[in-house]
Amino acid sequence: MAGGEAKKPNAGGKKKEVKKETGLGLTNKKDENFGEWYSEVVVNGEMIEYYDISGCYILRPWTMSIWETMQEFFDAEIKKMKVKNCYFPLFVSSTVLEKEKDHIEGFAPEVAWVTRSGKSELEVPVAIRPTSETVMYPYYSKWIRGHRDLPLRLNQWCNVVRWEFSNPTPFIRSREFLWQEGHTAFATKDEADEEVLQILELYRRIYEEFLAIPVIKGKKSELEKFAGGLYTTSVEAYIPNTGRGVQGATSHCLGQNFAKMFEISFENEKGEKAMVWQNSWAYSTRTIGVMVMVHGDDKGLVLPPKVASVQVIVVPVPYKDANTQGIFDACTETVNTLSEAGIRAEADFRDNYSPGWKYSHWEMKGVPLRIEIGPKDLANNQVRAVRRDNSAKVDIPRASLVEQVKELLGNIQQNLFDVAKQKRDACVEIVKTWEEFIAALGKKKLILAPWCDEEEVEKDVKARTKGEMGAAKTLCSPFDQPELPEGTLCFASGKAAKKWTYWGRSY
Ligand code: 87F
Repeated sequence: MAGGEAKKPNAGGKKKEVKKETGLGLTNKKDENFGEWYSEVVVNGEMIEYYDISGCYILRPWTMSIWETMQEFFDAEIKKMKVKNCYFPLFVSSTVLEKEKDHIEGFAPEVAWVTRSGKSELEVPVAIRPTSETVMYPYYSKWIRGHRDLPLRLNQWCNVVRWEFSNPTPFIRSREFLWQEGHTAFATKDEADEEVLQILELYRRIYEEFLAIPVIKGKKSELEKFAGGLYTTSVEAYIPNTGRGVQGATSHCLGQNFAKMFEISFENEKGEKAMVWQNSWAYSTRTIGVMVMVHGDDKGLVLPPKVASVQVIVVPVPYKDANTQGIFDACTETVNTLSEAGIRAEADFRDNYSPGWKYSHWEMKGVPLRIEIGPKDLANNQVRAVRRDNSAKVDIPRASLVEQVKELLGNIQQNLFDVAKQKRDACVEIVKTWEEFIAALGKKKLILAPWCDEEEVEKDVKARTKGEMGAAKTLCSPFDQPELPEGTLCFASGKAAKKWTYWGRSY
């Protein structure tokens, strides 16, 4: 409980200092200076603290509890799918890392190396994992012998390091981040294909059901897929303020590329040697950054109830001659009643802050619902509830507290999703020609266009849209394809269009 014991303020007679009520609000507005607003929100909302190494951030408890809620869900779901957790070392030897030269090539500048211990140079430097294919697959080769060893489905929750040089952003692009990485091997491609989509559905649920963010499920282009794999599927989110798409999570079918590289083969039922089919999939703490960007407002964070570690904050509003102890007791009882019903509620009894300061503080931290209890509420045996998402106020009789709070939290969760979806949908623009495409890009739209699906054309679009803001690229071809009438032409090449694809600038 914030502030500890529910005691009447100044009970000891000594006058406590009431903190200055300044410096709580945000200095930047979301619509005016998005970048500065974002940094301010994650710091003032007590999610992140900046660190003295660029691109590295401290994840505070307010962040970790959100991560843990998603982790609990995802971990239980993959266990139902018979995925087992494991942990592989943080370090990679240069020999294995370079084994898959082809795909590592493009990533090489981001790999961080340990070259020294104390003052002496290591004989052989070791890399810090940027992802664990090369760490894990030599052991898959050892562990998989016969068809009875399959499927092999492992996952690990860990940190990875990618020494990025483009501008770091908390959660969205950091040099170290937390994720889960799943790595699975099957006897058949069909089994692998099926799992790719099962995992992608879990990622959709994390975004839509937990974080209240609409995402688009689809397939990445050849240019944008994971180069080491066969095909990549993803969930794509969109940030209306910047007009950028953001890859939310990826689920790859690796085909047999890594199996060949690492000699991961098995003896099938007919006694023949066969290569395994592999998948890999991941989501990271980037999810949390997307949540902040989509829902946050000029008062700070806005947390969806399903992931908020405090869903209801109870604030006593004592008044000069009022029955202060009575108000405090009502607050304690309210927290107890809600907690017993499984609602995450706390009271803020701190006596060195005014109620108004507390309102701003918990709004900054994004708590979905505030309950105020003052003399009038005490007299009427009610509480006043104030929603974080739309500031709506409602008086709730204490007799129906649990029911109504549950309903309100459900409504807030739904409303956050609905509003985010409306905003996203309002930014989708269907274009048919290059001129329309350029106009839509200038308006920061999420562009849906008929495309010939040729790599050279995507490269050409990138080159032609290169600028200060970054080039436009494909985000994904949605699985949910609108009808493509016969004779539709590619917006960029004028050739026959093969599919509808989302385009835009992205993170
Ligand atoms: C950076 C440095 C070295 C991304 C990197 O998406 C290697 C890489 O392989 C690298 N950045 N990637 C691709 C990661 C692919 C894949 N790995 C397992 C996933 C899901 C989890």
